[in-house]
Amino acid sequence: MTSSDSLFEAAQRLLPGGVNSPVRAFGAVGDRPFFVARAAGATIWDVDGRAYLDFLGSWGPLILGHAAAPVVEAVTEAARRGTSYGAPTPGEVEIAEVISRAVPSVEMLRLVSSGTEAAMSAIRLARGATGRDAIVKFEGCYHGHADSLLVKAGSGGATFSMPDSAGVPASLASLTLTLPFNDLEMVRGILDARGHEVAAVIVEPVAGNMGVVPPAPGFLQGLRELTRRHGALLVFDEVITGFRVAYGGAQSLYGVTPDLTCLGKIIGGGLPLAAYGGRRDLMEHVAPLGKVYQAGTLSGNPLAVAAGQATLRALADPTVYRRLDALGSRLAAGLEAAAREAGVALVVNRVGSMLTAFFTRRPVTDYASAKGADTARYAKFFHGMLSRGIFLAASQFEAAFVSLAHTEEDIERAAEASREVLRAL
Ligand code: KE4
Repeated sequence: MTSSDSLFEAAQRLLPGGVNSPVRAFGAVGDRPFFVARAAGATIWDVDGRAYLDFLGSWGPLILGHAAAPVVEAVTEAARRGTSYGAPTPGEVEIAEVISRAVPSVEMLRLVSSGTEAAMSAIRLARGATGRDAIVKFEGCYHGHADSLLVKAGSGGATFSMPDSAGVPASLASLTLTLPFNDLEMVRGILDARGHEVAAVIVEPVAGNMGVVPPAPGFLQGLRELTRRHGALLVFDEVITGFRVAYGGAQSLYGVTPDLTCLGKIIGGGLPLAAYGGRRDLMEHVAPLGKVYQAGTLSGNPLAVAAGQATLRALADPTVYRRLDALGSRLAAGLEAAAREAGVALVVNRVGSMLTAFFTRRPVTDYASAKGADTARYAKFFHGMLSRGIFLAASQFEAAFVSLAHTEEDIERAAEASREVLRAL
C-alpha cells in the first residue's frame, strides 16, 4: 500500500503544495498531511491504516458522518441513472423546495457547485440589482476565493497571514471595504459616509473562518437596520452555518432576515453543491430571466443533489439539533475542564456543533483577538491530539465540527485525550 509520505512526494510534483486546497497541506501546523483511504461514521482511516476520530467533517459538510447509508444509497441510485445531463431534473426542483421551506427568506435560489461560486454570484447579483459597486466584508470572514472577496479573508488567508492574495487587481480590491467583525459603530460610520456606493454587506452570521466567533448581541440586527437604511443588501454567507447551527440556519437562530443567503457544504452532503438565493425580486435579475449572468455545466448535478436531499431529509428531524448541541456542549466543556486542570489559557467559542479552542486568555470576538491566539501552541495541541487518534482542523483559525455519527463515548475520548495533551503542553 502506498504510504502517505510517498503519496505526498508524488503529489507535490503534480499539485501545488501536494494538495487541491491549501489548508489541507497541514502547513499551519508544520506537518505533512496524511492521505485518506476511507471513512465511515465518525472515523477516517489513512492509507497507512491509522484510524482517526474525525472532528473536521470535511470542513463542515459531513453533519451525518462519513458514508451515511441514506447518502450512499441515494448517490449510488442516482449514478445508475446517469451522472449529468445539462438539462433540468426533478431533484433540482425538489431540493429547491426543501431549502426554501427551511429558509423562508430564500424565495428563489440558484444551485451552483461551490461556496465560492455562491458568494461570488451573490455579490455580482447585489451589484447588478443595486447598480452600486462597493461591498463591505469583515476581516477574518472568508467567502471563498473570488477576487472581490479575497481581501483580508479568513480561513487559508488567515492561516497564512496573506490577507490579500496575489493576483487580485488593486482596482478591484479597492471596491471591497473590510471592517472589524462585531463592530457595528464602524459599519454605521462607513455606511453614513459611503452607504450610497455600497451594493451589499456580506457576513458570516457566525464567523467560522477566523475560528468560531459568534455575533455580538445586536450585531446582526444592527446590520439589518443599517443596510436597509442605506439601500444596501444584507448577504448572509451561511455556507458553514446553513443547516449546521439550526435547520433554518443562523438567520433562524438569531431572528434576522437577510436579502440574500449563500449556502453550501451540508446541502451537498459531501458532494459539490451550493446555492445562492433570497428575495424573489432580486433573484429575478439572474439570467436567463434578468441581466445578471451566471452559469455552470454541473450546477444542480444529480448526484450532488441526491446526496443533499438525503442529508437534508435526515436533518428535518428537530431532535437532531438538540443532539448536535448537546454533543458540542460536552466537547466544549471537556476542553475547558482539561485546560483549567492543566493551567493552560484556552477560550472555547461554540455555536451548536461548531466550535474552536483558542489558545489565548482573552475573549475572542473578532479577527484581531483571534490573531492574538498562540498558534504554536495550537500546532502542538493538534499534533498531540492527532497522535492520540483525534483529527482536528489543521489551523487555529478554523472550526471543529461534531456530527450525528459521534457518540458520547467519542466526546469523552476526545476530552480525555485533550487532558493528556494539555497537561504535556
Ligand atoms: P468553497 O468554495 O470552499 O465550497 O466554499 C467557500 C466558502 C464560502 N463561505 C464560507 C463561510 C466558507 O467557510 C467557505 C469555505 N470554507 C473553507 C474552510 N473554512 C473550506 C476549506 C478549504 O478551503 O479547503
